[in-house]
Amino acid sequence: MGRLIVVSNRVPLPDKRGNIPAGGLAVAVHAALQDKGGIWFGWSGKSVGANEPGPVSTRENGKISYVLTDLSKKDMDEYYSGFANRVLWPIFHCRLDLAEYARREKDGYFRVNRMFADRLLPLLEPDDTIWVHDYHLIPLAEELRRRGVKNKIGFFLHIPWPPADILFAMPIYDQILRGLSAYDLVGFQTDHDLDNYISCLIREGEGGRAADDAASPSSASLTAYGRDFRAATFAIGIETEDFARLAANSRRTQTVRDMRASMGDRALIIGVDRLDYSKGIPERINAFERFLQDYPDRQGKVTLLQVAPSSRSDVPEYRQMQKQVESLAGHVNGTLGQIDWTPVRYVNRSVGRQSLAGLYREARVGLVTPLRDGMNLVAKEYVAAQNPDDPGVLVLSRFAGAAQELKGAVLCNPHDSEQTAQAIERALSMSPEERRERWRGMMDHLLAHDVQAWCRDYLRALDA
Ligand code: GDG
Repeated sequence: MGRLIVVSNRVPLPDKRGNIPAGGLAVAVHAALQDKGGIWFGWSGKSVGANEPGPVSTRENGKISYVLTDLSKKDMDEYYSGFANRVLWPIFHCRLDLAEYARREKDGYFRVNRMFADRLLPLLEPDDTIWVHDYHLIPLAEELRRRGVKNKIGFFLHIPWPPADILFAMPIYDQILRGLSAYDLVGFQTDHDLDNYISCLIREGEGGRAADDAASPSSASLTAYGRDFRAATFAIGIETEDFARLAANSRRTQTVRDMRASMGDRALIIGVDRLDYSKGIPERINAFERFLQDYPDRQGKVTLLQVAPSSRSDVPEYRQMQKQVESLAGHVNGTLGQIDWTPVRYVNRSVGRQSLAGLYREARVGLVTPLRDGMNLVAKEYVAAQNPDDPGVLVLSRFAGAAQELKGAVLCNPHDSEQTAQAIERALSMSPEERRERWRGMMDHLLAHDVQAWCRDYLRALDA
């Protein structure tokens, strides 16, 4: 069996002692790389300003080579902050209103994908399997094929695939759609995404399920743009057992002790997200305000802790959102708060992983209400972190990929603040028996479908 070549925009490098970064995807993909030997290729995260990027840099760690390329400032602005994060991200999350299409940025996106292909090409051996991750690199397989690469190439999309009417509103959507047909296996988070993707091919008149396809909602043999390939659903998981252990051992961390001391008898509701408009943070704070108004007996007895470290601060929409969230939290605290009670605590910083696990475990309710989300790992982490004897309740947006799997969650529509308020109330008043029963079902599912299984299943399907 050949080596594994993983390509992603950013590469989670090990520290100086060779320890790999904690957290799902990095751990699982590292394990697969360690097993087969191989390369993890991507952007170093560094810009070389107006200069042309120098040669790639390589770092060896056991059987894995990390190969990194810098980008020029122009590449970074156009490919990463521009086309990937101001066109593909909003459109794939159904936010046409936030998409800022410019031809220059589109050119930069394809230029960087060509450069990735040029730099990867000399490193490839004939029996390597290549696994490309996420929306930054959709055209990569097509570029590699143009350079004569015949290897198996797989792609996994971590974010949702949009319905046809949304995708088709994006100029050059056809190049993006065609780009995926150069892969051998295209992986999506949910059956819904796969279905949207196949509908786009059919609507475009460029292909669809092959004649011998088994018509499964989770996998498809496709023929499109003159190529035969497969697409299937692989719901990403977390390191369930490790995360549960981390949470169980977190009681003595300072953050958890401080939190507990400051809460007294109050119930904690927790939200954790990268500060991103897809996560529905303003809508969540509004729904929490609505909850306090609709259920006034709860005032003074419950606190919403929203942890939201900044991300993509170079994109204007993200800076605006930061101000909006601050102002909404301030508004709720100003109008409903009391001298000894702050309804919303907003932390615009990253907290340590163990503290995070501990905070999830302290919280009566995990409030995970994205407007749209490929999967949402926070929902899964919240479940894994609970105390089996006294678990909290997950309130989950029906628009998170995780909602397809986590049947024990109380589902809500994040656009409907009244319904979300009712869901919070339902979660807070749920009996211990019902909480345990709902939690057990979800936990069993997460143990059986952890991130190692996701990685294994994907690579097996690509190899098949
Ligand atoms: C994309 C897709 C898909 C957040 N704040 C802190 C912190 N986090 C960690 C969480 C979680 C991760 O970040 C966020 O993962 P999500 O899945 O929720 O969201 P995205 O970043 O948008 O990821 C998503 C995912 O890819 C995987 O395929 O599920 O749908 O959008 O792990 O815990 N971690 C720490 N401190 C924080 O303050 N330590």
